[in-house]
Amino acid sequence: MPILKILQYPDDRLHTVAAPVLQINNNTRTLIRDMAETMYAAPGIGLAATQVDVHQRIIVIDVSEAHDQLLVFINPEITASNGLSDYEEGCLSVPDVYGKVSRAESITVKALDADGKFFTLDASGLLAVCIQHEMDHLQGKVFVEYWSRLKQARVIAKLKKRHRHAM
Ligand code: GNR
Ligand code: NI
Repeated sequence: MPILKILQYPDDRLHTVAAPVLQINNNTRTLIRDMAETMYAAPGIGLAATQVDVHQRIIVIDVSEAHDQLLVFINPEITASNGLSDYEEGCLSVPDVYGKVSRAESITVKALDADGKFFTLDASGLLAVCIQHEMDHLQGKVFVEYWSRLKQARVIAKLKKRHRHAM
């Protein structure tokens, strides 16, 4: 199964707002399988379709240590959020950059699973952080965009420099 290419910040396509999934078909299922494989291979704990240049509201997450608890969220919506917490985040689209973002400490999310079945989930801790991080991707927002323009400029400079050295 193919590993998909992950868009790298700053790429304008990361700012695309994803559209709701209207029908879960074989293409959707194949995409979900490829997204999961890409996430595990990276390795990462979450991946939004936006990051692989597919602009549909689909997220995969697995925060388990054994990497055996895949969660799929199609058309996710947060229906409740409580508290605030700062968590050190990273992103597969922004390699080697880590920093704090303030988010809701706990959330309730509703979505469809890979079979199109509706579910709701109460999440806190890392899972809540990850769901909010991935849902931001679906809205075209990357975690570093919570930071000051100066800090974002430094991130871009660092990534450009890395790019030069990689050639
Ligand atoms: O792999 C990932 N780790 C992570 C760590 C802290 C907060 C959020 C994340 S998500 C990230 C994968 C990713 O970029 N998903 O969009
Ligand atoms: Ni990310």
